[in-house]
Amino acid sequence: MLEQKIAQIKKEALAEIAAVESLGVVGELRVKYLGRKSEFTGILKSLKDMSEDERKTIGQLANLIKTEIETAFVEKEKELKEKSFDFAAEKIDVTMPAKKLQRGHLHPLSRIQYEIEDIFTSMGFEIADGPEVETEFYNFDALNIPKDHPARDMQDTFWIKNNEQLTADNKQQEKIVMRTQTSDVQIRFMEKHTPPFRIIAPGRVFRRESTDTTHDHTFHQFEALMVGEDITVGNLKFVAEQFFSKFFKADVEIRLRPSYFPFTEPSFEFDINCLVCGGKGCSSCKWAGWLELGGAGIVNQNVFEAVGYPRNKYQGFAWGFGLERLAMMKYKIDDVRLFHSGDLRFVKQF
Ligand code: FA5
Repeated sequence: MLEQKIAQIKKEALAEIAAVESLGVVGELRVKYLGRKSEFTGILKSLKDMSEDERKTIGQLANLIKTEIETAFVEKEKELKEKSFDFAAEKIDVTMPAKKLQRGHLHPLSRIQYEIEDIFTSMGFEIADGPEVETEFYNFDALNIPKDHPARDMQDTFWIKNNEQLTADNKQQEKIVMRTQTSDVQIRFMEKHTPPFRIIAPGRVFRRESTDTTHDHTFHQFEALMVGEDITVGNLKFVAEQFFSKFFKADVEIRLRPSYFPFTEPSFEFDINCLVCGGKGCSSCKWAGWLELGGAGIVNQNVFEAVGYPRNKYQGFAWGFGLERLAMMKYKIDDVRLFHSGDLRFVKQF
């Protein structure tokens, strides 16, 4: 009886396995025929109540059939997996062009800064640095701009609120500013070095002014300072010309206008002809044909004295050029505010 039952289960199971078309149904059939609650498992469980002879013959038969059904399941699964593999979807066309990776790149101002640093280091200049949050002493006093000097009004200043507190010995704390110029680095460098030397100091500066196409509240300057015993305006002009021809790879006209800075004597305003409009006049040069690039001059002896150098022993030239203004000329940009606008459409063009 039981042998017939087992043979019957085998017949039905193999027939159903042969007909099945999906992997999900194979799982269901496995539960139906070999699961814990299946008829087949019931027979196996009842072996313990049988006589020894019966247990032996039925047991052997049941195990044989179980293996056969299990093998049929495994083969069916293999067959269905192979059938369902979508070769078309898995195909790789090795001749297709690769997907373009989105890559970041340097901001145009950083590029300009590195380019300037390369040119000056190739001319034997060192690169110096100073803090953006600066004391009144380095930003003004040591540069021959005492407290009530009208020259302080030349650069509208962001003052940091700290001067209400007193120091431990009851003195007014030194006033702190967001530096208005990179000229502070002149003082910081000279305090620690003895001439001869030549440096540039690129950096960010801040001014409390209303913005327009050539003025922003945050911008960059790069200071140059060359000091020795026989430095003249000739050196200033020569170094500037060398720099411009390397930087613009084009003929650039330079114009020095007499000006006033407390830390230089004589002082100049340094203009170059506008490369955006070729001198005809445009918004980059405010229709002047010339763009004011920076201030320059021969270092005032009062500044040397402030850093402890003997008066009249050394001569030097210094300048402070606007980095954005240089970038505007190089890339023909007509509004300085674009640099800090955060507009990716602008930045991605470089
Ligand atoms: C100065 O800042 C002096 N420290 C320069 C100097 C250094 C003179 C060493 C002598 C010796 P001035 O305020 O003119 O000077 O600024 C220098 C340059 O910074 C300007 O010619 C211009 O190119 C740039 N600049 C000034 N204000 C702004 C602004 N708001 N936005 C963008 N660039 C500016």
